[in-house]
Amino acid sequence: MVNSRLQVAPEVAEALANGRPVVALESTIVAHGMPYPENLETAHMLEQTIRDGGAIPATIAVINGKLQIGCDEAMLRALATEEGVLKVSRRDLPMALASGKTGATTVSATLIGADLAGIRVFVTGGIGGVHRGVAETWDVSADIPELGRARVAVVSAGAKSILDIPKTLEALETAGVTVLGYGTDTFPAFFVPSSGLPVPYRVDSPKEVADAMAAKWSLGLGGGILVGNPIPEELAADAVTVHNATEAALESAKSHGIGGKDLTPFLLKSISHATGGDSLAANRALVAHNATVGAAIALAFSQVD
Ligand code: PSU
Ligand code: MN
Repeated sequence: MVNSRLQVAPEVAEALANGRPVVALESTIVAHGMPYPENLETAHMLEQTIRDGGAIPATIAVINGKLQIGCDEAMLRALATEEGVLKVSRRDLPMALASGKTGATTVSATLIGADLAGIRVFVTGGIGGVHRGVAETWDVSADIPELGRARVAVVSAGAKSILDIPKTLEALETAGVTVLGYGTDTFPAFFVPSSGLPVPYRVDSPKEVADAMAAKWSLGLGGGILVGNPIPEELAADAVTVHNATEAALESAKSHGIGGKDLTPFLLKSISHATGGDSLAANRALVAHNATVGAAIALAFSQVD
């Protein structure tokens, strides 16, 4: 791939050239989604989990004016520890690249990098979506239109209840995103296994996801597939505690006038504080679970394709 703004790590480039399974990871979860040192530990753990599953991990970020596909240890550490790391969605990419600053990619910008590099599976925690109070704020994450555009299957534990989940599902349909429940009939709600809302389709194996990916893209349909993988029941956070922390976080954001790109990181931090680290433990457990499933899907897709 010849693109002067794309920098693909040698190990990732080699795997892609040989049709071996590769799994993309986002970097906003490292820079803005968790505190140090848990963020760096989680980044390492996710990469290892993907390797154990037989795939090559590729953490995506903006480094030295390039969209980096596959971060090395120094880059991961910079993302996890540096002050002022940018939070980069599609609209921020031009200035992040041109400035030469370090940037953490959200789901949207990670999707752009994965698609450009030819990585078809991406593991994250939770996606962005339609925020509560959208009628006043018009706050809809750039993750939604990007999921409608990039040819990538995203494995997530659904969406947090900091969002309006019914409206998020409607927006996903409008964007043409194929939403699958992985071993479930309901859309997962991040810390808890279920939002109570039905998913359009249920699948029960990596092969079923791989077949859907192949079918979608063989037809020439662009756009992604969202695999909703519920957190295992025994690792889930206490629903009432999370609910109360979420309500308090939303109240606090309102009273502090927090909005735009600062809103999601603010809410994540507030919930983590309010639940005394319980939510952080659940967060790590669910992304690890997503990494296991993501590697299996990448493996299945490498055999279908
Ligand atoms: N939701 C989570 N954890 C996260 C994010 C969302 O449960 O870390 C991050 C992801 O990087 C996602 C971004 O793409 O927040 C969405 O931000 P916004 O709402 O500003 O679009
Ligand atoms: Mn927003």
